[in-house]
Amino acid sequence: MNGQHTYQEIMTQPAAWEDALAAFAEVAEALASSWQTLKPNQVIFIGCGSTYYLSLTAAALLQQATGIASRACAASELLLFSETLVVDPAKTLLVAISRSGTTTETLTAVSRFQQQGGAAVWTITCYPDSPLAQMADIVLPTVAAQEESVAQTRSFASMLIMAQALAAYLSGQAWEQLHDLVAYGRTLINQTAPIMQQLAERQDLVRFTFLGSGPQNGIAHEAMLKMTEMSLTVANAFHFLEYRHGPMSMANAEAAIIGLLSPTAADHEKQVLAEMAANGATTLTLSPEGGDIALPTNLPVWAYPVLYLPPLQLLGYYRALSKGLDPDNPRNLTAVVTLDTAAF
Ligand code: F1P
Repeated sequence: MNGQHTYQEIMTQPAAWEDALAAFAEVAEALASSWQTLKPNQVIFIGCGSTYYLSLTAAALLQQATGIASRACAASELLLFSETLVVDPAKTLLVAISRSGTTTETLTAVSRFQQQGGAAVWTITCYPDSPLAQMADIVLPTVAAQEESVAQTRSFASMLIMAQALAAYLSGQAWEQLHDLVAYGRTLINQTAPIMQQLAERQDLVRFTFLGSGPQNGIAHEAMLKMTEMSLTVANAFHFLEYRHGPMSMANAEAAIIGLLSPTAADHEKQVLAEMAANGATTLTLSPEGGDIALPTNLPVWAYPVLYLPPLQLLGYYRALSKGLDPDNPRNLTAVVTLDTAAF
């Protein structure tokens, strides 16, 4: 049957979240000590594909929590245009996120940053023995999240909850509260699977748009990539209010618009979706405010991002099956992109 690995990896991911949090506890003291010593005035998160989108969310969370200037970029951008990103390498912390720890652009970007006198490199990876881990000063490992599938699911969510713990911990907040998400995740998966399967199987919908703002924007882009990689369906992602500035020309009866409502701007975000529904689009919300998919209420803002993922991963999975595709083996893709380092 198509997609057996992907299905298992999506369904079992809360256990991997728990493992990631246990691993975080092991490195927390080293992180705090390094953070106090470095006192960085800039933090840059890098990754490729899914892990670039993860970096978008991780950077937003860290700056929101600590007040330290944080940004995300694709590893290739740091490699080829570092002067547009790094202000003072000696006061910059680089956090490289990579499931495999072997992606050429990420390895080469880290090496270049270190050659430029970068202050320190931390990495979040599923492979603590990988070349990237060996280059890093501190490794945040998510070993239980290793997966067979090419498209990241369990690995992405586990590396993300590690980044959420990092933001909460470095800002002195009760990061252990993230353990509560394991039970929430199991409930969400069971409750939302039939809803997402029904939406995925609607052949009248030919385009999927994911809207997310603030820390949720990275998750919206990851949902877009899951839909693209797994099901070869036209998908895109935007900040919520940006959708009005042109892309909404595509909002009609053929469009599904999935809104990742935030805990803090939901009124503005709901208004966008109401306007698109009036144009004939099918909308669906994931929200702490009781949307079509209700997330838990009253969690701190840094706890939410990982909870949006399981339904969105299931949407891409079921869409692939509805088209007779195998999400375990997406067309043209490999689990890792390896390039000739001499080219850089
Ligand atoms: C990065 C990546 C994935 C993508 C595909 C190819 O891998 O681009 O994001 O989905 O699997 O590799 P990694 O650096 O996170 O291992």
